[in-house]
Amino acid sequence: MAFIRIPRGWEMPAHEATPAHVFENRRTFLKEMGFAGLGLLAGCGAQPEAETAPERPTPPDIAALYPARRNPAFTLDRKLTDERVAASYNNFYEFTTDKEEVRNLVDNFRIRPWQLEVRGLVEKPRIYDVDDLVRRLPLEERLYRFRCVEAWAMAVPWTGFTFKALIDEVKPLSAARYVRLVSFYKPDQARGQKLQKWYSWPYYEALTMAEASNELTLLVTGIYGHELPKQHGAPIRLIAPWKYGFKSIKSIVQIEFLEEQPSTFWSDASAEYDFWANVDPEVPHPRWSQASERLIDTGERVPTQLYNGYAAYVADLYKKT
Ligand SMILES: Nc1nc2c(c(=O)[nH]1)N[C@H]1C(S)=C(S)[C@@H](COP(=O)(O)O)O[C@H]1N2
Ligand SMILES: [Mo]
Repeated sequence: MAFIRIPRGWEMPAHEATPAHVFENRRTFLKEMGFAGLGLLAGCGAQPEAETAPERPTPPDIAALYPARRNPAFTLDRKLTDERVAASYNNFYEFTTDKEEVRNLVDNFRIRPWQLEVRGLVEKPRIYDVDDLVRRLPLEERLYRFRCVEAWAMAVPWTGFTFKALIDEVKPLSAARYVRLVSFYKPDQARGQKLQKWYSWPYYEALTMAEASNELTLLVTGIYGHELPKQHGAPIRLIAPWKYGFKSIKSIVQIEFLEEQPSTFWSDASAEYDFWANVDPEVPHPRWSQASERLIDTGERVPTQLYNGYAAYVADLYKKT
């Protein structure tokens, strides 16, 4: 979303305060290293080895999971987007705001091993290895429309498992009403995090429990019948296809169950983006219409559909009581 003008008043505190997420991230890192609470790294100036170690290749049994069985319930009224176009037109601000450059800047981003922490109001908080998760939870392929708030759109085959499958495993407490998802913070691997310090890294998003548990909501590890390329948010991302694309957070490291509604990366950055971000042709962005959208491969303009065409699945979530 290169159009966003960052207000000064928001930019300054992000520079000057030591953001909570820096501590958060260090804690997560120590935990990943197995040193949590031991202080073994204290005073040691050297780069911990895992941060510079070469990336592990895809284990053969993981590669063999793709392509996953296609779920015939999710087909489309339009052609799939050309794979090469989808993979070279990406919003991933951790690297750059230039959509066509993202794929050229992700080589040093290491995605294996990758841990995903689930915490907060759940009976079974734990840290998953993403490969182990993918081995255990049922992978399926679904064809979904995808709509960015900038009014471009695509249609792609995602592979993943339902967010609900993970939620059932960790058993949220009855007090849990929201789920907050956080991306990685690795400025040495993601140059946009280093160069664009005015953003409040790491990227964070959130859904209500009902949204997260909806049948449509996926945790995605693959696209076009193979693992996600890094520019699409490897190794694991969210897809909530009835919402504008910025809700579908990439490269997730933490999922937290909460009682109160958390803020989100874009709603904190600008009043132009709200928590809900449901696709709606009748609610214009403050600076452009949302009535139609441009398909990124053909350039064709097509009408925007309410909830991106998924009203049958989600309209009930937003009925006024
Ligand atoms: N961590 C993270 N997730 C993100 C973004 C981002 O910049 N960082 N961009 C969002 C936006 S605005 C869109 S449109 C989609 C783009 O996904 P794609 O590049 O796979 O098409 O990712 C979303 N998830
Ligand atoms: Mo977007």
